[in-house]
Amino acid sequence: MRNNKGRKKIGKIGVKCGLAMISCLLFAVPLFACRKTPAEPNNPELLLGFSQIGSESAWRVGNTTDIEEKAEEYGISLMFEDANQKQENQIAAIRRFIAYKVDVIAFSPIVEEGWDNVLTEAKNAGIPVILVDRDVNTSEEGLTACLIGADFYSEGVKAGEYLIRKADALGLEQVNIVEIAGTDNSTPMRQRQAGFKDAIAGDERMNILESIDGDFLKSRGAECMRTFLEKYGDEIDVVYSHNDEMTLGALPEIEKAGLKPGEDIIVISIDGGQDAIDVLKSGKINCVVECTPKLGKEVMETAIKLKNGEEVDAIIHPEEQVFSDEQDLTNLAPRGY
Ligand code: GZL
Repeated sequence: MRNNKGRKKIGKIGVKCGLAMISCLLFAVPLFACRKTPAEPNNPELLLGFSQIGSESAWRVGNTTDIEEKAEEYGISLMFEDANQKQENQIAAIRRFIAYKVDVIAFSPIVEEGWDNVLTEAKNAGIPVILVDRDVNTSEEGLTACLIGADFYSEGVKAGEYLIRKADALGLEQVNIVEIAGTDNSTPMRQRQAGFKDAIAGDERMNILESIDGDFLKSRGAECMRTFLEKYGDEIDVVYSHNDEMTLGALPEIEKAGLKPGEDIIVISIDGGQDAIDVLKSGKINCVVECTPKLGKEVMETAIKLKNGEEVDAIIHPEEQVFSDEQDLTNLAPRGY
């Protein structure tokens, strides 16, 4: 019996042996990335190869958990590879998925450029690719089937619109902003920066002093904030941080400088994980724009459609909200990441 790629369909045992063989093969290469293949594939009908960026933030860990849970729920066999924040590990993983002839490939590209060759190889192998969370910038169109992820530009706009409301409420005449940016050349970094700048562009009170790359990491967020405080001190009115991890790294640095986050410095963050929401409720963060990591349902439903040769939407954006000190968050449900 052969499936649509001419690959001899093998039974449960066969898939297990196949996975055992691939596991041996995988151990033959340096273990820069962590790989998980299903011990007991629950649906050899659809094998999905997923390359995840790493585990740099609570958001990323929540995204991985959701992908794994939804694959289980939809009975999809998942070959999962963690790239440990390295693009070369993602490219190698995608090549392994192609070699293994998975039915669908999904991945969250750490940066937008550098994917043309491997995505062309996937296309030539007849394997559709789902972009999860972040986008790619390729010279050729049509190398991926769709993008499932947040509207990062809108997140930036929401952050800027909150700041304008906050400046009005406080009667501020001059607003000096420092920006802790996400991973350079990544989709969320580029679009959150653009959306925020566009939202405040018409407001003459707004002045972005400087932007530094914090790579979405807590430790780098602290370093960026230390640099800003040494350079600008209490000139700083606002810190706009592209994710909660970097925000949570920055807060203690503000306090060490004798300033009160949420009062002396307005703090605006993005993601909406439980830790940041708890700090928002304590008053040390003023606004958290939601970026949901729960994309697994859409990924699995899209993979099934692609496997069945059905049309899929080019872009699928989840609904997202804003949490801030303008609201009563007492009864906000647990965030789950
Ligand atoms: C956003 C995602 C970003 C998160 C960060 O969808 O790509 O990457 O905002 C994560 O927390 O590191």
